[in-house]
Amino acid sequence: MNYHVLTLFPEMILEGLHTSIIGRAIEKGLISLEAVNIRDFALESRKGRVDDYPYGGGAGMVMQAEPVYRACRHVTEKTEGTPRVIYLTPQGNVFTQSLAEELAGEKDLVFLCGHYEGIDERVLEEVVTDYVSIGDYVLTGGELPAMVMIDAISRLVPGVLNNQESAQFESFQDNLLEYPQYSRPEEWRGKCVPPVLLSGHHGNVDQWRREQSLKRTLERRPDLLETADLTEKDRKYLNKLLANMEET
Ligand code: 6GU
Repeated sequence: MNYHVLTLFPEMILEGLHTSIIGRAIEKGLISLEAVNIRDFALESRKGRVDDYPYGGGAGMVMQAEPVYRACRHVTEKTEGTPRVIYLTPQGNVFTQSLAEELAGEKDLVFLCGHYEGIDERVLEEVVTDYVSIGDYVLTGGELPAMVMIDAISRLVPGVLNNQESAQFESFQDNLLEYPQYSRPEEWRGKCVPPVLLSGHHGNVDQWRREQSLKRTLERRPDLLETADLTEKDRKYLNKLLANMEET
């Protein structure tokens, strides 16, 4: 997977993603990360400036079309085929695990990070294939959303996580939240580890964990249950929980 981030703040992207698991994946050559400074593609007449006043008036500045276009072309001239170009904007489709899975199958991904009041609409029409938001709140720029997406996508690239199972069983697999985890000591400040986890009975442990996932999802994110992968046994357990909730 090769990421290309078009940004006015390349150091933010590079510093943020060269640590921990993603940094290790870059060192191992499993993914590559290039941060392209849009400022380097400023118009000759504008001496490194890439923003200008909005036509029609109003507050703030707009990023000009040509520097963004040149920065994008600089990247797409080197890639084979025509990569997807993702514009980070609160007006986009909300990023989900299923979009992360889809994007993890691409060879190259281009992220376009806006700042100020946005980017001239004409270049967006010309280069952008996907408009993506990371949630319903407003940030100052697209860099953090790009980093969020790169993190979520990278952990799905084969070899990035040490332990392939950890990707398999974490939150949002089957669209359920993850069960709670415990480590030593067995008793901490008077609180004990659930006895079933100490029993050594794998069947019971698996059943307990599934039930905890279901209970947690019902309590914290009931909306996810509508699209969750549920067995008949899961549904019975949920109905039991719901009946108990109505009693109390
Ligand atoms: Cl992708 N960009 C900005 N500026 N704000 C956001 C966002 C993106 N997603 C949520 N808020």
